[in-house]
Amino acid sequence: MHIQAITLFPEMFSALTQSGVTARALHKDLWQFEAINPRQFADNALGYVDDRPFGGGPGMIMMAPPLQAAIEAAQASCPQAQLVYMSPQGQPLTHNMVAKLAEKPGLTVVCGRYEGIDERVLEINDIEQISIGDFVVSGGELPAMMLMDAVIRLLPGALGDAQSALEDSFVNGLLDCPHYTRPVEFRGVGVPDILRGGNHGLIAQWRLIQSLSRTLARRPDLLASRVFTPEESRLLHAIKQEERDVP
Ligand code: 9WO
Repeated sequence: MHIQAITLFPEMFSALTQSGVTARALHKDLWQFEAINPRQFADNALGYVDDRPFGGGPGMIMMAPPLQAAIEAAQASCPQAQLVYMSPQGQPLTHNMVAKLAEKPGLTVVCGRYEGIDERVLEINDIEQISIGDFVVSGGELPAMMLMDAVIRLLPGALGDAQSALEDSFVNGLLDCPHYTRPVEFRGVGVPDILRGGNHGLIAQWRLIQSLSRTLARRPDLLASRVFTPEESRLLHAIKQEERDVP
């Protein structure tokens, strides 16, 4: 997959290209990275890419001409790529959206700085806007890297087989269950006996119960839009019943 970032800070992306699963996937040639800096396309001698907002107010706005030139350079090198802009005004990112993006041949992520970009760039290029949460950070680069990381780890071959199976966790629309490793006792706190008993049927059921009750307690919105297997319905009913008995 060809991944491009349109950014005033290309060096930030070394977090993805130099560490962990994403760096290994790059070395395996599962993805290629290209940063395009709008500053290269500034048509003034000083190389500025921002200007004051029409209508007044604090801060600066990324100007349309250098940003548009950067987008066109990106599209020339990867015409089939999906174009997105990281913004708190975008659609909230979900696993489903990540999985769809992972199937595309390319992804071009526009990263804003200052107080945002000239709206006409979004309009002219019909850019999909994506949010990673209801908060503001100082630029689109970190949100872009979160999107890219989520996409890259889904590329076939990026994770080992064992890890890929674990991926089922969020794919199945529930929160993950608790995890434990050695030592058996830590600061006086033990590990649930079931996990050490070797009965894999019971272990799977314990994990499902944990996932269901956590999701019910912390993210009931996830349960509202989910279809349940008969076993899940039965367990969820029992969990709710127990809540009423032991309030
Ligand atoms: C900065 C600012 C300063 C004073 C008054 C209002 C202000 N708004 C902003 C602002 O929204 N800046 C953004 C910084 C401009 C676009 C890129 N930036 C950004 C993207 N911050 N947070 C995101 C983001 C992207 C996706 N999901 C969550 C947050």
